[in-house]
Amino acid sequence: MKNIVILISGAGSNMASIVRTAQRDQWDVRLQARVAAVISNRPDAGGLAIARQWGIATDVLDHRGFAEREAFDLALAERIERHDPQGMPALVVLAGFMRVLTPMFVARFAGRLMNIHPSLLPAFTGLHTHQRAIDAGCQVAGATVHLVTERLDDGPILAQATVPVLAGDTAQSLGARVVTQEHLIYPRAIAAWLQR
Ligand code: NHR
Ligand code: GAR
Repeated sequence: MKNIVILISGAGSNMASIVRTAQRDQWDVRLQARVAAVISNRPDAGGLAIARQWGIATDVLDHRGFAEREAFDLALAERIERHDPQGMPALVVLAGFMRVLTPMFVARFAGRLMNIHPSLLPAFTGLHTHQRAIDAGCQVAGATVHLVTERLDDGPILAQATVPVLAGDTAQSLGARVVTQEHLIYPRAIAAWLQR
C-alpha cells in the first residue's frame, strides 16, 4: 500500500477534499493508496478534527517548540516516516501548510513532495497571493499544484486552474473562488501522480 501523509496548518479543506475523493474513487483498490496520516504544525488547526472524523491518524508538531528550522524539520521528517511501515511514505502532500521547509527536508522527500499554491505560478510566489493579484490588476487568478524543490514555490508544475478576478473582489472573495478550484485539481493531480 502506498501511504500518503498530508501536512496542514489550518482549515484543511484541501485535505478534506483529497480524503473524500480517495474514499469516493476507492484509491485503496484502484491505486493501492491511502491517506495514512494528517500532521499539523498548529495544535488548533481545524483540519485535525475533520481528519479524526474520517478515522485518519493525526499528529501535531508545534513549530513554536523549536528554536531552529532545521530541528523542527528533522522532527517533522521523523514523524512523517513513522506513518509508513517501510519508513518512507510514497507521497507527502502540503495542503495549506504554512512553514517553509529546509533543503535538508526537501532532499529527504525529493520527488515525493507536492504542494498547492494559491496563484498561477510563476506569478506571485510566497504569501498574500490574492491581494497581490488584485493590486496588479490581474483579470484571472488561480492555483498551481507543483512538486516541491528547495526553491520556494518552484518545481515542476503538475496542474493549474484559473478563475476570473471580478470587480470589487477582496482577497477573501477571490481566495474563496480559488479554493473551490483547488478542491478539484489537487485530488486529480495526486491520483495522476500515483498512476505515473
Ligand atoms: N518549502 C520549500 N522548500 N519549497 C516550497 O515550494 C514550499 C515549502 C514550504 C511550504 C507552501 C507555500 C505556498 O504554497 C510551501 C512551499 C509558507 C510560506 C511562508 O513564508 C511561503 C510559501 C508557502 C508556505 N511561511 C512563513 C515562514 O516563515 C510563515 C507564515 C505563517 O506561519 O503564517 O515559514 O504558498
Ligand atoms: C489554500 O488556498 C492553499 O492553497 C493555501 O492556503 C489555503 C489552505 O486552505 N496555501 C498557502 O497559502 C500556502 N502558503 P485549506 O487549509 O482549507 O486547505
